[in-house]
Amino acid sequence: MDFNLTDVHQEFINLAAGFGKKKLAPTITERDHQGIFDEDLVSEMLGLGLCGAYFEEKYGGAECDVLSYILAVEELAKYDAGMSITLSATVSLCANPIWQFGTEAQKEKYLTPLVEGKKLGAFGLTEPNAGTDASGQQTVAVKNEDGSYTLNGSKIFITNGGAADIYIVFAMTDKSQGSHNGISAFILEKDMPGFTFGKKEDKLGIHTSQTMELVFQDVKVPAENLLGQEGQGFKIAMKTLDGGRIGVAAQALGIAEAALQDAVEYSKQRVQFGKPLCKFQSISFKLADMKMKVEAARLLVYKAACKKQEDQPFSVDAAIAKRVASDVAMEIATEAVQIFGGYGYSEEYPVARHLRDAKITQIYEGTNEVQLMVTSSALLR
Ligand code: COS
Repeated sequence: MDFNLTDVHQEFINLAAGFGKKKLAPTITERDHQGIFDEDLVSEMLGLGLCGAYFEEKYGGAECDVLSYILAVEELAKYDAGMSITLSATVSLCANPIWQFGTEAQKEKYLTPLVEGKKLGAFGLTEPNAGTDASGQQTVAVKNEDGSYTLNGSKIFITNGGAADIYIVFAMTDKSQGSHNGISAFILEKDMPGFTFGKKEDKLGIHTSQTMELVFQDVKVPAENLLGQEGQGFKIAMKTLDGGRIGVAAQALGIAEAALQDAVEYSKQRVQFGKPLCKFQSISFKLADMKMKVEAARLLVYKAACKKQEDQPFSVDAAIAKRVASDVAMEIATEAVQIFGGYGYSEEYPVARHLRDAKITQIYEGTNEVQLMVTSSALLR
């Protein structure tokens, strides 16, 4: 597979990088330290046209490719990992399943504003008792005589929760069909009566993104908001997460690159024993090793994006990319802190943030242990 980037890919990188440098970089320290989810900045980011990278023009998209979108997520993550997941949750976890499983009417009503960057999206699968075991859904949707559904339950750790306009929500519609075939997916709007928001998470990292609990109390969801077929929810969730994992892998790659860049610059400036740190082979070899790992992870992330674009099976590629890139991000951020020494442990420098941000990429959209489950079960099938 050839990853020679085209002019279009470069345009997406430039767009994200320009926004990152001009709008995200000047305030990232303040927003990170104060845990500010900046709605104006989010609207501006959505308005750049990045959300539509691979969707058709008829839905307001740019009709380019998945790699263009992934490159943009990676680039944003270099400047602000929280903002990159805000975008990725909207595109990969909300717009994508509507595009893949929605009716034309659903696409017109919900996909187009997401693609055009006019609405923010979210995805509600995780519950207090349904994390890695996503099939253990306790949120229930009961079908009414008029064909609508009444939803009761809650979701936790939801990226863009409370801020998003459109939510993909999973609920048990028929337990007698078993946990995998009894789950259905729904499209919810923020202002549906009975739909409220609970606890806002106080997280270790990605402070510039908002993570909240969703609460459903007798939420009446019209029949036309069922996404896909009744009972198809688990598979919709799994397929959606396959794509989401490439987004998280791209986010991890961006964090790793930023940590490496910071470490390289610091190693040239910091003088100890009469010479810059980079003149010590123990440091220059460490930096070289970090670079090699970033480049290896990059190939896996781009390969998974290209396979999704080509409509080839990509679950395992996404799992491998997500696990490797997130482990690389964690390792590189840790090494960057080590190179900075005591200053690295201080919040005065960005590497502490990279380390805090990297950790979540090993956990969300399927822990790295889940990626081993996905990969091993395909290997041993
Ligand atoms: N695409 C399409 N279908 C899939 C699929 C995928 N990627 N993965 C599984 N399925 C299907 C299987 O083919 C199977 O279908 P059949 O019953 O028709 O054979 C069904 O779904 C059940 O699959 P499986 O037995 O593998 O499901 P498990 O309950 O064992 O779950 C894991 C497997 C652990 C991999 C899954 O629950 C998972 O990914 N968990 C993590 C969830 C997650 O990422 N949460 C984060 C939330 S968002 S931050």
